[in-house]
Amino acid sequence: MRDVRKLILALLFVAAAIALSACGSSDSTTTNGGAQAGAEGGKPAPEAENPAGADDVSTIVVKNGEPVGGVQELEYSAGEQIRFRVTSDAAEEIHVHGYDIAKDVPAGGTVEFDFPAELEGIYEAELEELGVQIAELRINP
Ligand SMILES: [Cu+2]
Repeated sequence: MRDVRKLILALLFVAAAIALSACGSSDSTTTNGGAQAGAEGGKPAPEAENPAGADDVSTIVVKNGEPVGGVQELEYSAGEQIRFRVTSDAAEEIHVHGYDIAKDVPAGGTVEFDFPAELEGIYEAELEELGVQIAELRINP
């Protein structure tokens, strides 16, 4: 009897370990999808440990070539970090005008933008291939 309980505990432990590592690796896979200039090594992002941190990062969901819920208005102060994610059901190139930053998102994937708000003003982010605006970035002085 005792051995059986030990075995079950061991199995639970292994299952938990697998679940944790699977979470980390799937996270890094999606991050690697975008051609990120700085992160060539493909290291898993430390943010994986804080799923609740999604609050401060807006996610724009693109379906059928349009942003769900309409064009998203994102507001920042100059000098702040502009952070948002785009999840798309189809492969696309996301282009941030003004800053002229473009990243590819694979079908069913997510791409994350993270750059300093150096330029003040209003800039649009769009699905480059379709020419559809998905977000308006407002950077206040
Ligand atoms: Cu564009």
